Amino acid sequence: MAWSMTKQSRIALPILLVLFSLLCSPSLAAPDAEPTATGRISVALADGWRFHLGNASGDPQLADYDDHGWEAVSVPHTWNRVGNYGETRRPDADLTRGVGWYRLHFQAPALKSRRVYLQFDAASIVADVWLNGIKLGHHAGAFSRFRVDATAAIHPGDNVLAVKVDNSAPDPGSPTADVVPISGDFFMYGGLYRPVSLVSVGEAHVALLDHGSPGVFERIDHLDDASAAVSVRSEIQNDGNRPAALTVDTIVRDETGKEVARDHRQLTLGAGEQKDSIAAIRIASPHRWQGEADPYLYHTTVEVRSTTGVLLDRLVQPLGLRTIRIDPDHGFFLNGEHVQLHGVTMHQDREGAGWALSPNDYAEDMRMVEDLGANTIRLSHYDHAQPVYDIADRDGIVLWAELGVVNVTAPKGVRDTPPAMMASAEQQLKELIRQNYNHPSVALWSIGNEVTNWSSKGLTPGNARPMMTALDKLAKTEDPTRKTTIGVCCEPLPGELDKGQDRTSGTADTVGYNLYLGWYSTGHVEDAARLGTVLAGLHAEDPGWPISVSEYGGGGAVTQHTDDVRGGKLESIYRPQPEEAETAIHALSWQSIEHRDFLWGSYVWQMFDSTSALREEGDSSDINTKGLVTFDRRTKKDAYYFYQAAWRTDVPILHLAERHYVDRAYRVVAVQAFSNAPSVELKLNGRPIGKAPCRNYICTWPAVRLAMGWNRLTATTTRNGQGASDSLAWDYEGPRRALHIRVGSLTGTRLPDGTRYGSDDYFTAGTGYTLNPYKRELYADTSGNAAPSKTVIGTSTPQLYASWRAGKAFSYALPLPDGRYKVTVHFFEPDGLGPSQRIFEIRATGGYDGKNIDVAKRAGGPLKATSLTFNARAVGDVLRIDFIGIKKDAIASAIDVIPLD
Ligand code: GCB
Repeated sequence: MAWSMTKQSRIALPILLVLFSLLCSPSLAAPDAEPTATGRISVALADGWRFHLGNASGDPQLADYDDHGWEAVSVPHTWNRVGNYGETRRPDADLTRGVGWYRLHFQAPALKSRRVYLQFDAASIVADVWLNGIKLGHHAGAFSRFRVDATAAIHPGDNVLAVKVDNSAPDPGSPTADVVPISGDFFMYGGLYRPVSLVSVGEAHVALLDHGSPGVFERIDHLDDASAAVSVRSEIQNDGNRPAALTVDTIVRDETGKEVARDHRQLTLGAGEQKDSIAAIRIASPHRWQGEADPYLYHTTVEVRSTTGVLLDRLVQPLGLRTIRIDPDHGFFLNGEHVQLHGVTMHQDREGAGWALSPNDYAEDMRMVEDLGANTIRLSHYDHAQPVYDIADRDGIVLWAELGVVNVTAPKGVRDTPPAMMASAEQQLKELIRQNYNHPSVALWSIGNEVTNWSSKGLTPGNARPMMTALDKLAKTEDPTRKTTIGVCCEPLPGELDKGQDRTSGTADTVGYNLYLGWYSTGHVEDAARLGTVLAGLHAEDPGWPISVSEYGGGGAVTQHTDDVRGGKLESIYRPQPEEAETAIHALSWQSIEHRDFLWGSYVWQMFDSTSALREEGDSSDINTKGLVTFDRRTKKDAYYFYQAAWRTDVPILHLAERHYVDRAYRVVAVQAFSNAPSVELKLNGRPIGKAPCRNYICTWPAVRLAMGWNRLTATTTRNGQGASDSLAWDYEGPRRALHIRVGSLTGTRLPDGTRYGSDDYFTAGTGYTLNPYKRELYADTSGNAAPSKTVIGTSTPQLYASWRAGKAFSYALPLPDGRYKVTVHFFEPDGLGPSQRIFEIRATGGYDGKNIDVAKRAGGPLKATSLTFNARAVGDVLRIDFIGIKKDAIASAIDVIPLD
């Protein structure tokens, strides 16, 4: 052999093997003979890379650069590590944004009459590529595949590939400044985070430099039961320095591999010329791609040969035969059949790996989505990796594919989109569409997300419409067969005041509304129940627009719990974020969505917790907690099982809720199960509790009295003759008969003397308030008020005076065994009122009748702790306390109930 492994060589074995066969081909030995080439050869460049974070000294792009001190890595790779559970950032977190250098030595044989390309499935955010010191290209945009022509630079023997990537923040002057997206609630990981490969083809071949696309585009021209007509346009390129007489065969095979259609063409291309070859494919009795119900896939193979029959290039593309119609009143139709699209949004990251995901990671994520019962995914907020599209094609998941234009259409302080930013968006839109054109799973192209979201960030109001209108037009030019959409967040909802927000709804064929009722709106979960009315209002306002709910949901921490989700105000971008709040928002929202037939789709925000360096929320750092599944994929939250119950129809689903809230604060609890069965039986420590009907997939036992210590709850059901069961264990350590309630709060607390207060529970009416609600806007440059700005004095237990419930009339029905109790109610004046300005009454069963309660007077002023103690009686296992406002609202901050008998 003329070549051998050098000392530095870290070549992937497959390259040797595959390229070896080329080298040994006899025709390669003859200088001007055509290759007996095997078409297209693709070799992964995964192992043996060296990496250096930051600018390297000298000229790392040069072949003889000494990289032996660099870190050994394999690709996919990212240098960033962001997002962890725990309220402080992990010590090994790496949020570095800037330059990273990669170098790889590989061996190549002599390649005669072959073209060689380097393919990057993505490089974030901008990348420059050199081979053997020769600059091959530059690419800007973190999410799209690109290729560079390496033919002139590659040589037999040792080759050195050098890639400089840069994920700098898009500040003015940075190489990423104009590269969309320049904002977003997600971290822009840096690196060669998707695979890199070497692709070799014959001198005439399907074009590889058209925006990273396959160079083959399938368009369904006609589809009915009798036949399908598909035009397949292949871009054929002759890179030889002589004219080439070629044949182009386009072959369609069915799922069994049987050929069902073939088109044969002859094509002559001049030296360096590119031409389209358009195949007219006819398939008799076509089998349609019918989503999850029947994701039937054909495959199209395009073969380019010399007229002497030498195979120069061959590639295979999926072909799904389907029509899509979206109706403003009746929703989504696949092949004329109505399909209720219900699904999730999804980012491309997970704990540890960040964006550098493996094929197994993609497969596992998609499996979880499918197990959930989702039939659609919104690929937020940018183009995702090919395995996701491939699995969606195979399994019948309908995709919303999205361009990464997020939040803003111009840099901070600028109104109109700068031309360079527009060019970046246009380039990436072309890449998105051309690269994914043949995936039957893709139903719509989204041109952006929340580009009117300026008001919360103190940014200059943008002028988003021109950019979005132009992108929409471009999407239709690129692909006249698919509808467009856009995710919209911040326009006034029906009945709301127009604050002059820049509107982008209506710039695309359809619109998706990101609606966080119950979460960002008021911070009270009950508000999620308004979603149905809001949707109906939006539909009535613009009856011609097909509407979807492009995002909805709330955060949930599996280590944070509440006894009643209505007990207090949520912290939408801080802590705590009890898991139960997320579940409740979804249960209420789904009721609003499920039967709104005019919606063409709905998307839970989001399938998995994801990275966001903007956030310190729930029980995590740098994580957006709205996933149905945790960032590490280890824990499915209750909301996941709620949707399983709502969406799965093939198997019985039964899940007992609040599995992660093990250490219970209260003895009498509401038990809930999620099920798609009509009713469910419950047992507690083997004792029957009863059968509960399931309404809206929730089955409730409103008051189950736990035993002291460990409690085993077991639920069973049958559905269509199939059984299901679930069980969990909860621990209740006491007290036996007393109750301690932290009023107005979603979380309980423990005093230094060991007394445990549960979160607010057993109340009717009133509203919970927090003394020091977290103050900060998402995206704001400033940090929030982690330290309390107001403190209540006159107490050694300020945690009992950190929240309150207020209302004209609210009450507590405390589940306590009959008998006499001592009740202490703790208060402070929260609203700065003085003596006589707030007067209320308290009544309790057993005859207590407290009049003229004046907290400011008792305490000696506002923000001072005071309490009131009285005796009361539980009658019929309920001790009832009524609070009645006489002048302003009645208030309370904590309640202690201690048995006297
Ligand atoms: C949105 C955005 C998404 C955020 C999400 C949230 O509306 O489109 O990027 O992550 O809300 O969690 O606030």
